[in-house]
Amino acid sequence: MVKHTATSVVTIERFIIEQERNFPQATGQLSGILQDIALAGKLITNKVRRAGLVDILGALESENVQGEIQQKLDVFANETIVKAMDHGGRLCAMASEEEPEIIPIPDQFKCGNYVLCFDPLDGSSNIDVNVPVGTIFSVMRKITRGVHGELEDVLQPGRRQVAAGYIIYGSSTMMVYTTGHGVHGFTLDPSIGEFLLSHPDIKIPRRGRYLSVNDSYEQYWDEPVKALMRRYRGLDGQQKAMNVRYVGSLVADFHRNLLGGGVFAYPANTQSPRGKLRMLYECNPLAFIVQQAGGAATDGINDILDVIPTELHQRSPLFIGSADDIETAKDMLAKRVA
Ligand code: P6P
Repeated sequence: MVKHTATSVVTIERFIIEQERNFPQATGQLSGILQDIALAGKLITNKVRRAGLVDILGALESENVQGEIQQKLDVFANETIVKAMDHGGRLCAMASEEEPEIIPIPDQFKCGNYVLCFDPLDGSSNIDVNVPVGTIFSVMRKITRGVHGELEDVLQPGRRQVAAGYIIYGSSTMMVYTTGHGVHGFTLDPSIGEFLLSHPDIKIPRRGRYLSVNDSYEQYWDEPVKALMRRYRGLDGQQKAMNVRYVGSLVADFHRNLLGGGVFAYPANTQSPRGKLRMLYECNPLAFIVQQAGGAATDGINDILDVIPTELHQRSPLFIGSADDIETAKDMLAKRVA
């Protein structure tokens, strides 16, 4: 395995190819998927960065371009990913947060052996206030026998993922992904339009500094969850208080905790009995990443990666982050089923 440090200038394309060389049986399909996602990320970042200029640019641009610029950015991001991915011959189907059913590969294109699940622009409501948003993706192998992908191919437990990652459109644009051999971060250099290796082999601290939770729902949580949040806040004297950091954008909150250590929690509550976040293209990919970085993710009872999904847009409670902090969550939440 080639070991890179952040001091050497390594593009994401070079890193992906060098990683592929460690697997002689690799066909290059997965490498191609990752490279196409990186391209989609560059196209989306270009639009997201201009979001604040819509009215100004709209006044200057022709009607149709103005219409395009004003198109909802999450719809734009969804279309950008579908168009970047549907003709490469590596996928047999896709599933998007923006589409009610799975997205087939058009008949004029060859089908491949993988499926892609993605949230094209999670947290997009934050764009107007310049809070970072993100694209989240998950890749699994096809398990059905036909040429075209089916619902069964995407309803696989997270442990079956072969790749997962996100692109965060923040103070800089970063692509962070894993293929099961560590977690690696690449920062977009807009002057050359390349993602460069900036965070090789990311590891999440075993115990964290940050707690990310929307405690306006506290009145709707059950007692074990309330007790867990008191524990994280140091109110029961069992541990040092964690700093609460919550921007309301999953990728931004997750990314900060991945690098600095901590827990992101979106518990079930009486308003959202199965939680809010989506299993296939939010919980599973982030759970794979955090596991590869030395952390953990649970729905409060099971490891997220072991849950067998039954619906395309299934929601799940989510507690994800530093291993020891998630162990605390498992201990305290297990009591509810004992
Ligand atoms: P709440 C954004 O809408 C989102 O899906 C995630 O990005 C974010 O973590 C969560 O919802 C915030 O939800 O209920 O705290 O506003």
